Amino acid sequence: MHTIDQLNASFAIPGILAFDEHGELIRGRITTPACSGELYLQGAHVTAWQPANEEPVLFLSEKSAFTVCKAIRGGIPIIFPWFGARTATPDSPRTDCPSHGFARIQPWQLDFGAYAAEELHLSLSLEPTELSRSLGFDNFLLAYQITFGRELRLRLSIANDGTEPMRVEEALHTYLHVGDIEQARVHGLYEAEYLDKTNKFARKTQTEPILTFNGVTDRPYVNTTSPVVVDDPGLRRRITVKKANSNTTVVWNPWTDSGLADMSGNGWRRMLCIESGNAAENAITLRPKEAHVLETSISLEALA
Ligand code: TA6
Repeated sequence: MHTIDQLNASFAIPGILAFDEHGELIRGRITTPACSGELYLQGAHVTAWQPANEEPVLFLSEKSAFTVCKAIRGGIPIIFPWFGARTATPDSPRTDCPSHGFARIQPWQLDFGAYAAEELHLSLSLEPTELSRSLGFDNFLLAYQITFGRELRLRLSIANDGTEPMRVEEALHTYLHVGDIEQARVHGLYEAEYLDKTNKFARKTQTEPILTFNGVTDRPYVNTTSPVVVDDPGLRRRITVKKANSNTTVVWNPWTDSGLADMSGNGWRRMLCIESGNAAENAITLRPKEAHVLETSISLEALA
């Protein structure tokens, strides 16, 4: 793994990209005419993206930890190779595994950084680690491309580097910053089926054309490829989340008493997770040497 000095020597771009330490973690700070942003090498975790003259688009809990092997609360955690709690299978009976997999708590390698046309392009990768091997994963390769600009574009590539099929779940677990969750309105999931995690994953269909929030909402929507649009009267803006090669969209707000120690007091009111991925019945199985590329982009416009 690169040290901060090596990262600055190899990848820093004057006035655009520089690396420092925050808590126990290495952080990259981005400032371009188009946007500002932040990324941690642990988990290749984007924690901030803010187009010029706009409010922050990603929510980051003031109480988040920035410690080794602990997930950051907010931003865009990368969920791999399982979503939520690991389900025991004959080949892997273990259930004492990190929630949402290991990718978000492992140090990624920065491989590429370039600035062009007011966009900063970064590529990072993750290969098997001691932790992933101890959890039975030693034949994968992950690559992650991030483009910071007027919009944020993300590409997560997963490759099966082994000789056996590999079944995995994945998600870009985006925490959007909203003015007030009680005013937020979500378009794009009408008549889509979801598993209601607040009710034993009961299978339901969204009957209301527009999703609004008045309590805990925790729904992996399955077999949906449509973009999701979040209208946020609180910040007078519309956030559009587009995606490719993703059949699952997870919508989450923990509401008042989440019991999450790293969630700030009224954080629940200012966050909404819209996650692009492939989970549950949409999990993907990669044949040996096969790869899969999940893409998502986030863009902003003023709310009319
Ligand atoms: O994506 C929604 C969800 O699966 C919720 O059920 C909740 O657990 C959330 O993720 C956060 O999970 P974490 O492991 O980061 O506390």
